[in-house]
Amino acid sequence: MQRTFSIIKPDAVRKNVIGDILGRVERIGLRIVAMRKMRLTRAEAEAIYAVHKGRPFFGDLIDFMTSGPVVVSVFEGKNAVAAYRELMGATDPAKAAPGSIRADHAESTSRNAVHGSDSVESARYEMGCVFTPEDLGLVVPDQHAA
Ligand code: 3AN
Repeated sequence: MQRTFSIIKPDAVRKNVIGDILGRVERIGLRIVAMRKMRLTRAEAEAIYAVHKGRPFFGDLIDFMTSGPVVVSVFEGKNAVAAYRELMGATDPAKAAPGSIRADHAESTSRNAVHGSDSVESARYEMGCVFTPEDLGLVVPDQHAA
């Protein structure tokens, strides 16, 4: 079992395809273990994309990721990281495999509908930027707490 972190980006939320994307995820056998529709703050977006800091597109990427609501989620299943990357398709929609999320919904390399972690380590780091240990089922809330 593996977990990966996903963002349905502002362009896809605007296109009204949240359900379509989550349906594809469920149909390949991944389970949604945590999910929230939210507007990312600049600090959250910069943390999630920290590895790209200094790249020429970083500023535009943060502007775009904070331009409207997104859906952040954690998917779990066998080989979840690679399975979701395959479902997403290549970063550039022109190179994305037919039938992939990006082939069907991405407009460009920067407005490309979805984010998915590229490793288990990245996934663990990225999900921690927006979910609490409790959200992730890593801490069982005390039922008897006042
Ligand atoms: P992926 O999202 O497929 O893992 P990364 O990790 O290389 O791709 O890039 C992260 C995000 O940065 C992409 N989803 C895209 O929004 C943006 N990005 C990457 N490369 C470019 C580029 N050459 N021009 C504009 N935006 C880019």
